[in-house]
Amino acid sequence: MTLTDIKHKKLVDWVNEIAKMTTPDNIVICNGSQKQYDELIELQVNSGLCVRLNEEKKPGCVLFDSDPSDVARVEKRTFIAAPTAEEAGPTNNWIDPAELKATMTGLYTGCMKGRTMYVIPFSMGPLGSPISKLGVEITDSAYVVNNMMIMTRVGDKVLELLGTDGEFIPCLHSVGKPLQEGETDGGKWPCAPMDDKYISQFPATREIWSYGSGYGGNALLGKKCLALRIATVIARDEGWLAEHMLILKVTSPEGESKYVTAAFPSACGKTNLAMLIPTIPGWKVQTIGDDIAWMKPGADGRLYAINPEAGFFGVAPGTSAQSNYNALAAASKNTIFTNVALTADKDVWWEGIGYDAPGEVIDWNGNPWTQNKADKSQKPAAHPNSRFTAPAGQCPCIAEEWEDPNGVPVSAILFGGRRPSTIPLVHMARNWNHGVFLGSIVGSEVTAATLDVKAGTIRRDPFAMLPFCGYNMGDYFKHWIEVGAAAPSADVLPKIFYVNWFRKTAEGKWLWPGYGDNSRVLKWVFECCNGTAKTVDTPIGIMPTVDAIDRPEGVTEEDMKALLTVDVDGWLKEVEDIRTNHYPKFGSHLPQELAEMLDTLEASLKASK
Ligand code: OXD
Ligand code: MN
Repeated sequence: MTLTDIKHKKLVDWVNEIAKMTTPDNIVICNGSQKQYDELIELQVNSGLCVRLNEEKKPGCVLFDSDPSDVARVEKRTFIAAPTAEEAGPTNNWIDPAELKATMTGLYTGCMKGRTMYVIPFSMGPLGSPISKLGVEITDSAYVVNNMMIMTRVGDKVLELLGTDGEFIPCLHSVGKPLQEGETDGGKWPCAPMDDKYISQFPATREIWSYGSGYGGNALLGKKCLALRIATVIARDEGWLAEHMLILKVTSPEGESKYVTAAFPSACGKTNLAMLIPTIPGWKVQTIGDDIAWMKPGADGRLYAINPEAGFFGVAPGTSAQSNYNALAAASKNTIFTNVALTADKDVWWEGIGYDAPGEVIDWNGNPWTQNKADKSQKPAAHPNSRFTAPAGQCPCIAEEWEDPNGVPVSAILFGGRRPSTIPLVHMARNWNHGVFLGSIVGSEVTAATLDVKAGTIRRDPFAMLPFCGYNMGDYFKHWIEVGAAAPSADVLPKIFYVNWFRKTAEGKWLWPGYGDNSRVLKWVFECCNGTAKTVDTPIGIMPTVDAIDRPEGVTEEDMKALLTVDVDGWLKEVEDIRTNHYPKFGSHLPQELAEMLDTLEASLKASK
């Protein structure tokens, strides 16, 4: 198919306008076929941008190494160009949209010279679902095309759905590295210097402009840019929720199933929870999605969730047969690896894969690397934010309804983060607004998923949406309250929980094993939804009694008490931090309901002393 075959005038005009600005050598329309996927991989293998992996061990897989300066989302170069700074709010970088467009037009002018422009029609969500949204990404990166083909539904079917005048979200992307006459990438990952990188969202016009990075969420524009930053704005206007949440299905030994969504900041194990193998006999967990949930009220007032994505863009390090067998299986074929190490027999290896590096490997910078466990300062062979892009349908525990266009009804929503102290293993909100309060105070120890925040510190990450909310976060809290208020009755709303798998003793020992044992907490959540859980009312919310959750091996009754006691002094410090450092940021946009919730929490904590 060529541009002249497309019957959608607005789309054709937009492509022509961008081509005039960026001057690519040619234009290719992506039809989503396996043939096109294979041809693009072949092109990149031949030009030295990626290597094919061992066909017996990893059939259909390739490995890319990115530029060392282009390895993660760059929050300081991510902009919400709302009409005013107040609309973008205190947690986003704002630039006046006209100014930003002028700067970026300068960068885009001639930026695709020597390259092919790819036009990717894609659907976020099952094709034709009433909850799905259509987008079109223009990019000059074949790597992006291959990744988008895994992460979204791409091609002719989307053009059919668009028809002659269907709505789509225009997403413009360039790696920002024009080629001179006769110049090639020479096998080197193309990108622009940091200060020229822009990941820009224009919420008022629902446009995305990205320049200078070829990596992950900066470049696969359907993911964080569309399905979160732009979708939050659409969801606010249309009365639904676009969230940084996994979706899982949990089934009891009696065969009853419930759907649970969960929001944790980046690198807190959402993919692991979504795919966990329960350690409690008879229970089953299956996956609907591992990163993003769109939840819309159905005719019965319940929230129905879809996973807008079609693949997993998972962090490789730490993924092992023990931590996430299902993710490894999903990424065992037809997968794109980025920035992991390459073994001599052309397989992949990374830190935490579950076995030692097999002899000399090639690290993510392309250098020979031999594991030396005695050398604590040895640089890792795989970048800490290295990734696998794997088709969701290949996951052994994918739920059969993962592509149901109507979505799945959500019974419980979990919030959580990495909190070595204070926050107990689990507690349940008293009601929807209390749950919104819990979402608004989420905080987590920072790890490696972003370039520009120091690892090891705790940052508040409300709803795990800090880098992903496309408008004023205070108004977003209000929107959550309104979604609850719009429900026909409180009973149809999901129950909301706050979990913490990451508690440590004063000596730094983990109190909870996590992984498959998190199913024990899911069981309590399940029982809370059915009204059969053993609970106790506390100053912070509703908690399990110490014997309510079956103890995993190695967890003593003392540990369990530590995991489930309210640390009153710790929580009072938490209240103080929220009151002085967190809530004031939102000024008059902070909903009154949340300010009152904080007062009530403080009063109940003090009364319990
Ligand atoms: C991700 C992230 O890549 O949240 O999913 O950073
Ligand atoms: Mn994420």
